[in-house]
Amino acid sequence: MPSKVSLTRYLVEQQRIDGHIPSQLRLLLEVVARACKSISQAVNKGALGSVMGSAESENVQGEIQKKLDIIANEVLIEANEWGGHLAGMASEEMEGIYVVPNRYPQGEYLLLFDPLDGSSNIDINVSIGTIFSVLKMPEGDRGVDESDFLQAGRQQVAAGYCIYGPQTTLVLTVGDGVAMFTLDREQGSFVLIEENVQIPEDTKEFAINMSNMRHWDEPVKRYVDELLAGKDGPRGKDFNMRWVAAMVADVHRILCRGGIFMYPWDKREPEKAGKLRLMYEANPMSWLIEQAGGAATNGKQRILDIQPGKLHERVSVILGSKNEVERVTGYHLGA
Ligand code: AFP
Repeated sequence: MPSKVSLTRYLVEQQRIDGHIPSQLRLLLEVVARACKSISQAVNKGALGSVMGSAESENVQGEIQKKLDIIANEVLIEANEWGGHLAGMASEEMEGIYVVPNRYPQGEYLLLFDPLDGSSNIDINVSIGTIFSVLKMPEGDRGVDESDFLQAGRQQVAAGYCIYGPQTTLVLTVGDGVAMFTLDREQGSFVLIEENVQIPEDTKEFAINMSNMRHWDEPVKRYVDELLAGKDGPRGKDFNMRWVAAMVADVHRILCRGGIFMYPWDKREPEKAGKLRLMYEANPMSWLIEQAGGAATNGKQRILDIQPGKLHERVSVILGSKNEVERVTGYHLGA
Protein backbone atom coordinates (compact mmCIF):
# COMPACT_ATOMS: atom_id res chain seq x y z
CA MET A 1 0.00 0.00 0.00
CA PRO A 2 1.20 3.63 -0.55
CA SER A 3 2.77 5.54 2.34
CA LYS A 4 -0.37 7.43 3.52
CA VAL A 5 -3.41 5.19 3.52
CA SER A 6 -6.63 6.49 5.03
CA LEU A 7 -9.07 4.23 6.86
CA THR A 8 -11.50 4.75 3.96
CA ARG A 9 -8.96 3.52 1.46
CA TYR A 10 -7.93 0.59 3.64
CA LEU A 11 -11.56 -0.51 3.93
CA VAL A 12 -12.22 -0.08 0.20
CA GLU A 13 -9.19 -2.27 -0.50
CA GLN A 14 -10.36 -4.86 2.02
CA GLN A 15 -13.67 -4.90 0.15
CA ARG A 16 -12.39 -4.69 -3.43
CA ILE A 17 -9.12 -6.55 -3.52
CA ASP A 18 -9.34 -8.96 -0.66
CA GLY A 19 -13.12 -9.47 -0.67
CA HIS A 20 -13.12 -9.53 3.12
CA ILE A 21 -15.97 -7.16 3.77
CA PRO A 22 -19.26 -6.40 2.09
CA SER A 23 -19.93 -2.72 1.29
CA GLN A 24 -22.58 -2.44 4.02
CA LEU A 25 -20.02 -3.43 6.65
CA ARG A 26 -17.45 -1.04 5.19
CA LEU A 27 -19.91 1.85 5.42
CA LEU A 28 -20.87 0.87 8.96
CA LEU A 29 -17.21 0.93 10.05
CA GLU A 30 -16.78 4.35 8.48
CA VAL A 31 -19.72 5.64 10.50
CA VAL A 32 -18.31 4.15 13.71
CA ALA A 33 -14.98 5.84 12.96
CA ARG A 34 -16.74 9.18 12.38
CA ALA A 35 -18.54 8.82 15.70
CA CYS A 36 -15.19 8.10 17.41
CA LYS A 37 -13.82 11.30 15.88
CA SER A 38 -16.66 13.29 17.48
CA ILE A 39 -16.11 11.56 20.83
CA SER A 40 -12.41 12.35 20.56
CA GLN A 41 -13.25 16.03 20.10
CA ALA A 42 -15.48 16.04 23.17
CA VAL A 43 -12.77 14.26 25.19
CA ASN A 44 -10.15 16.78 24.05
CA LYS A 45 -12.23 19.76 25.15
CA GLY A 46 -12.47 18.42 28.69
CA ALA A 47 -13.57 21.06 31.17
CA LEU A 48 -13.78 23.65 28.37
CA GLY A 49 -16.65 21.67 26.85
CA SER A 50 -18.48 21.09 30.17
CA VAL A 51 -18.12 17.34 29.73
CA MET A 52 -16.27 16.52 32.95
CA GLY A 53 -17.71 15.03 36.12
CA SER A 54 -20.59 12.74 36.92
CA ALA A 55 -24.13 12.80 35.61
CA GLU A 56 -26.83 12.18 38.17
CA SER A 57 -27.58 8.69 36.92
CA GLU A 58 -26.48 5.06 37.16
CA ASN A 59 -26.07 2.65 34.25
CA VAL A 60 -27.45 -0.87 34.09
CA GLN A 61 -24.39 -2.17 35.98
CA GLY A 62 -25.23 0.14 38.90
CA GLU A 63 -22.21 2.35 38.18
CA ILE A 64 -22.42 6.15 38.38
CA GLN A 65 -22.34 7.49 34.82
CA LYS A 66 -19.97 10.23 33.81
CA LYS A 67 -21.30 12.96 31.54
CA LEU A 68 -18.96 11.73 28.83
CA ASP A 69 -20.34 8.16 29.11
CA ILE A 70 -23.76 9.49 28.19
CA ILE A 71 -22.48 11.84 25.47
CA ALA A 72 -20.42 9.07 23.84
CA ASN A 73 -23.39 6.70 23.93
CA GLU A 74 -25.64 9.29 22.25
CA VAL A 75 -23.02 10.09 19.60
CA LEU A 76 -22.75 6.40 18.64
CA ILE A 77 -26.53 5.86 18.52
CA GLU A 78 -27.23 9.04 16.54
CA ALA A 79 -24.42 8.43 14.04
CA ASN A 80 -25.46 4.85 13.34
CA GLU A 81 -29.26 4.71 13.50
CA TRP A 82 -30.10 6.15 10.08
CA GLY A 83 -27.35 4.74 7.82
CA GLY A 84 -29.19 1.60 6.70
CA HIS A 85 -26.41 -0.77 7.84
CA LEU A 86 -27.82 -1.78 11.20
CA ALA A 87 -30.78 -3.65 12.59
CA GLY A 88 -29.97 -2.83 16.20
CA MET A 89 -27.44 -1.74 18.80
CA ALA A 90 -26.54 -2.69 22.37
CA SER A 91 -24.43 -0.68 24.75
CA GLU A 92 -22.85 -1.18 28.14
CA GLU A 93 -24.65 2.01 29.15
CA MET A 94 -28.18 0.90 28.15
CA GLU A 95 -30.31 -1.73 29.83
CA GLY A 96 -32.02 -3.08 26.72
CA ILE A 97 -31.21 -3.23 23.04
CA TYR A 98 -31.81 -0.30 20.70
CA VAL A 99 -33.81 -1.33 17.65
CA VAL A 100 -33.27 0.93 14.64
CA PRO A 101 -36.63 2.75 14.23
CA ASN A 102 -38.57 1.68 11.15
CA ARG A 103 -38.57 5.21 9.75
CA TYR A 104 -34.94 4.41 8.79
CA PRO A 105 -33.78 1.71 6.38
CA GLN A 106 -32.89 -1.58 8.13
CA GLY A 107 -29.51 -3.22 7.73
CA GLU A 108 -28.23 -6.70 8.46
CA TYR A 109 -25.71 -5.92 11.22
CA LEU A 110 -25.78 -5.53 14.98
CA LEU A 111 -23.43 -3.11 16.72
CA LEU A 112 -22.37 -3.55 20.35
CA PHE A 113 -20.22 -1.04 22.21
CA ASP A 114 -18.76 0.26 25.40
CA PRO A 115 -18.99 3.96 24.51
CA LEU A 116 -16.37 5.11 26.99
CA ASP A 117 -14.18 2.50 28.64
CA GLY A 118 -12.12 3.60 31.64
CA SER A 119 -14.48 6.36 32.76
CA SER A 120 -12.60 6.86 36.03
CA ASN A 121 -9.74 8.25 33.92
CA ILE A 122 -11.78 11.01 32.28
CA ASP A 123 -11.43 13.63 34.98
CA ILE A 124 -7.70 12.96 35.50
CA ASN A 125 -6.75 13.28 31.81
CA VAL A 126 -5.58 9.70 31.34
CA SER A 127 -6.32 7.47 28.31
CA ILE A 128 -9.85 6.18 27.73
CA GLY A 129 -11.52 4.62 24.71
CA THR A 130 -14.52 3.31 22.80
CA ILE A 131 -14.75 -0.46 22.20
CA PHE A 132 -17.01 -1.93 19.51
CA SER A 133 -18.06 -5.29 18.10
CA VAL A 134 -20.12 -6.09 15.00
CA LEU A 135 -22.28 -9.19 14.54
CA LYS A 136 -24.53 -10.24 11.70
CA MET A 137 -28.26 -10.73 12.21
CA PRO A 138 -29.05 -14.44 12.20
CA GLU A 139 -30.16 -15.70 8.75
CA GLY A 140 -33.86 -15.50 8.04
CA ASP A 141 -34.55 -13.56 11.24
CA ARG A 142 -37.39 -11.02 10.91
CA GLY A 143 -37.39 -8.40 13.61
CA VAL A 144 -34.65 -7.78 16.15
CA ASP A 145 -34.71 -8.96 19.72
CA GLU A 146 -32.14 -9.54 22.45
CA SER A 147 -31.59 -13.17 21.47
CA ASP A 148 -30.15 -12.04 18.11
CA PHE A 149 -27.24 -10.46 19.99
CA LEU A 150 -26.43 -13.57 22.00
CA GLN A 151 -23.78 -14.93 19.66
CA ALA A 152 -20.37 -16.28 20.64
CA GLY A 153 -17.43 -13.91 20.03
CA ARG A 154 -16.06 -16.07 17.22
CA GLN A 155 -19.05 -14.97 15.15
CA GLN A 156 -17.98 -11.32 15.16
CA VAL A 157 -17.47 -9.86 11.68
CA ALA A 158 -15.58 -6.77 12.86
CA ALA A 159 -14.21 -5.55 16.17
CA GLY A 160 -12.05 -2.74 17.40
CA TYR A 161 -11.52 0.19 19.67
CA CYS A 162 -10.57 3.82 19.50
CA ILE A 163 -8.18 5.01 22.18
CA TYR A 164 -8.23 8.68 23.21
CA GLY A 165 -4.75 9.24 24.56
CA PRO A 166 -1.79 11.40 23.52
CA GLN A 167 -2.95 10.34 20.04
CA THR A 168 -6.40 9.17 18.98
CA THR A 169 -5.87 5.74 17.42
CA LEU A 170 -8.43 3.37 15.96
CA VAL A 171 -7.55 -0.32 16.03
CA LEU A 172 -9.55 -2.68 13.86
CA THR A 173 -9.94 -6.27 12.74
CA VAL A 174 -12.28 -7.66 10.11
CA GLY A 175 -10.74 -11.10 10.49
CA ASP A 176 -7.64 -10.44 8.42
CA GLY A 177 -5.15 -9.32 11.06
CA VAL A 178 -5.09 -6.12 13.07
CA ALA A 179 -4.56 -2.64 11.63
CA MET A 180 -3.99 0.65 13.49
CA PHE A 181 -4.97 4.14 12.28
CA THR A 182 -4.07 7.41 13.99
CA LEU A 183 -6.33 10.45 13.65
CA ASP A 184 -4.64 13.18 11.62
CA ARG A 185 -6.46 16.18 13.04
CA GLU A 186 -5.34 18.52 10.23
CA GLN A 187 -6.71 16.19 7.55
CA GLY A 188 -9.62 15.05 9.69
CA SER A 189 -9.02 11.42 8.76
CA PHE A 190 -7.65 8.23 10.29
CA VAL A 191 -4.33 7.25 8.68
CA LEU A 192 -2.90 3.73 8.67
CA ILE A 193 0.15 3.49 10.96
CA GLU A 194 0.54 -0.29 11.21
CA GLU A 195 -0.79 -3.40 9.52
CA ASN A 196 -0.50 -7.03 10.62
CA VAL A 197 0.15 -6.10 14.23
CA GLN A 198 1.82 -9.03 16.05
CA ILE A 199 2.13 -9.64 19.78
CA PRO A 200 5.32 -11.36 20.95
CA GLU A 201 4.60 -14.81 22.41
CA ASP A 202 6.67 -14.09 25.53
CA THR A 203 6.71 -11.04 27.75
CA LYS A 204 8.12 -9.51 30.93
CA GLU A 205 5.15 -7.24 31.59
CA PHE A 206 1.86 -7.99 33.34
CA ALA A 207 -1.27 -5.97 34.11
CA ILE A 208 -3.61 -6.75 36.99
CA ASN A 209 -5.18 -4.73 39.79
CA MET A 210 -2.88 -5.95 42.60
CA SER A 211 -5.12 -4.45 45.30
CA ASN A 212 -7.44 -7.42 44.75
CA MET A 213 -4.70 -9.97 45.46
CA ARG A 214 -6.27 -11.25 48.69
CA HIS A 215 -9.48 -12.07 46.80
CA TRP A 216 -7.91 -14.00 43.92
CA ASP A 217 -8.33 -17.65 43.18
CA GLU A 218 -5.35 -19.98 43.78
CA PRO A 219 -4.14 -20.31 40.12
CA VAL A 220 -3.96 -16.51 39.71
CA LYS A 221 -2.15 -16.12 43.06
CA ARG A 222 0.34 -18.82 42.07
CA TYR A 223 1.02 -17.21 38.69
CA VAL A 224 1.49 -13.66 40.04
CA ASP A 225 3.63 -14.90 42.97
CA GLU A 226 5.94 -16.54 40.44
CA LEU A 227 6.19 -13.30 38.44
CA LEU A 228 6.92 -11.30 41.59
CA ALA A 229 9.70 -13.69 42.59
CA GLY A 230 11.62 -12.41 39.56
CA LYS A 231 15.09 -13.63 38.55
CA ASP A 232 15.47 -15.81 41.63
CA GLY A 233 12.06 -17.46 41.29
CA PRO A 234 10.79 -20.27 39.04
CA ARG A 235 10.47 -17.97 36.01
CA GLY A 236 14.12 -16.91 36.17
CA LYS A 237 13.47 -13.34 35.02
CA ASP A 238 12.18 -10.05 36.40
CA PHE A 239 8.71 -8.86 35.42
CA ASN A 240 7.37 -5.31 35.33
CA MET A 241 3.79 -4.28 36.13
CA ARG A 242 1.45 -1.70 34.54
CA TRP A 243 -2.23 -0.93 35.27
CA VAL A 244 -4.03 1.96 33.55
CA ALA A 245 -7.54 1.01 34.85
CA ALA A 246 -8.85 1.31 31.30
CA MET A 247 -8.84 -2.00 29.46
CA VAL A 248 -8.54 -0.16 26.19
CA ALA A 249 -5.20 1.34 27.23
CA ASP A 250 -3.85 -1.88 28.74
CA VAL A 251 -4.80 -3.85 25.62
CA HIS A 252 -3.31 -1.17 23.39
CA ARG A 253 0.02 -1.48 25.21
CA ILE A 254 -0.10 -5.26 24.75
CA LEU A 255 -0.79 -4.92 21.02
CA CYS A 256 2.15 -2.50 20.78
CA ARG A 257 4.75 -4.44 22.80
CA GLY A 258 3.28 -7.58 24.32
CA GLY A 259 2.24 -8.38 27.87
CA ILE A 260 -0.53 -10.11 29.76
CA PHE A 261 -3.73 -8.51 31.06
CA MET A 262 -5.87 -10.14 33.72
CA TYR A 263 -9.18 -9.21 35.31
CA PRO A 264 -9.94 -12.63 36.81
CA TRP A 265 -12.93 -13.86 38.76
CA ASP A 266 -12.40 -13.11 42.46
CA LYS A 267 -14.04 -13.72 45.81
CA ARG A 268 -15.42 -10.21 46.30
CA GLU A 269 -18.61 -11.06 44.42
CA PRO A 270 -18.28 -14.81 43.89
CA GLU A 271 -21.63 -15.12 42.12
CA LYS A 272 -20.36 -12.91 39.28
CA ALA A 273 -18.18 -14.53 36.62
CA GLY A 274 -15.91 -11.47 36.59
CA LYS A 275 -15.98 -7.69 36.38
CA LEU A 276 -15.63 -7.11 32.65
CA ARG A 277 -18.45 -7.43 30.16
CA LEU A 278 -18.30 -10.30 27.66
CA MET A 279 -20.10 -8.66 24.76
CA TYR A 280 -18.77 -5.09 24.97
CA GLU A 281 -15.23 -5.59 26.25
CA ALA A 282 -13.96 -9.18 26.32
CA ASN A 283 -15.19 -10.41 22.92
CA PRO A 284 -13.90 -7.54 20.75
CA MET A 285 -10.60 -7.37 22.65
CA SER A 286 -10.11 -11.15 22.54
CA TRP A 287 -10.62 -11.24 18.79
CA LEU A 288 -8.12 -8.42 18.28
CA ILE A 289 -5.61 -10.20 20.51
CA GLU A 290 -6.06 -13.53 18.70
CA GLN A 291 -5.80 -11.83 15.33
CA ALA A 292 -2.46 -10.41 16.48
CA GLY A 293 -1.17 -13.87 17.45
CA GLY A 294 -2.05 -13.70 21.16
CA ALA A 295 -4.53 -15.71 23.22
CA ALA A 296 -7.57 -14.94 25.39
CA THR A 297 -9.29 -17.22 27.92
CA ASN A 298 -11.46 -16.98 31.01
CA GLY A 299 -8.94 -19.28 32.74
CA LYS A 300 -10.59 -22.42 31.49
CA GLN A 301 -11.99 -21.74 28.06
CA ARG A 302 -11.31 -19.62 24.98
CA ILE A 303 -13.34 -16.43 25.46
CA LEU A 304 -14.50 -16.39 21.83
CA ASP A 305 -16.19 -19.78 22.35
CA ILE A 306 -18.34 -18.68 25.29
CA GLN A 307 -22.03 -18.76 24.45
CA PRO A 308 -23.53 -15.65 26.09
CA GLY A 309 -26.67 -16.20 28.15
CA LYS A 310 -27.53 -12.51 28.50
CA LEU A 311 -26.60 -9.15 27.05
CA HIS A 312 -24.71 -7.76 30.03
CA GLU A 313 -22.94 -11.02 30.91
CA ARG A 314 -19.64 -10.69 32.77
CA VAL A 315 -16.56 -12.79 32.33
CA SER A 316 -13.15 -13.45 33.81
CA VAL A 317 -10.47 -12.23 31.38
CA ILE A 318 -6.88 -13.35 30.78
CA LEU A 319 -5.39 -12.16 27.49
CA GLY A 320 -2.18 -11.19 25.74
CA SER A 321 1.12 -12.89 24.92
CA LYS A 322 0.33 -16.48 24.03
CA ASN A 323 2.78 -18.38 26.20
CA GLU A 324 1.81 -16.46 29.36
CA VAL A 325 -1.94 -16.86 28.76
CA GLU A 326 -1.43 -20.59 28.18
CA ARG A 327 0.53 -20.84 31.42
CA VAL A 328 -2.18 -19.18 33.58
CA THR A 329 -4.86 -21.20 31.81
CA GLY A 330 -2.82 -24.35 32.48
CA TYR A 331 -2.71 -23.47 36.21
CA HIS A 332 -6.52 -23.15 36.22
CA LEU A 333 -6.89 -26.49 34.47
CA GLY A 334 -4.64 -28.12 37.03
CA ALA A 335 -1.60 -28.55 34.77
P1 AFP B 1 -14.95 2.01 34.00
O1 AFP B 1 -15.22 2.29 32.54
O2 AFP B 1 -16.20 1.89 34.81
O3 AFP B 1 -13.95 2.96 34.58
O4 AFP B 1 -14.31 0.53 34.10
C1 AFP B 1 -13.17 0.24 33.40
C2 AFP B 1 -12.96 -1.24 33.44
O5 AFP B 1 -14.14 -1.91 33.05
C3 AFP B 1 -11.79 -1.71 32.57
O6 AFP B 1 -11.60 -0.90 31.44
C4 AFP B 1 -10.62 -1.70 33.51
O7 AFP B 1 -9.62 -2.63 33.17
C5 AFP B 1 -11.25 -2.05 34.84
O8 AFP B 1 -12.61 -1.63 34.75
C6 AFP B 1 -10.60 -1.38 35.99
O9 AFP B 1 -11.17 -1.84 37.14
P2 AFP B 1 -10.57 -1.52 38.61
O10 AFP B 1 -10.95 -0.08 38.88
O11 AFP B 1 -11.30 -2.48 39.48
O12 AFP B 1 -9.11 -1.73 38.57
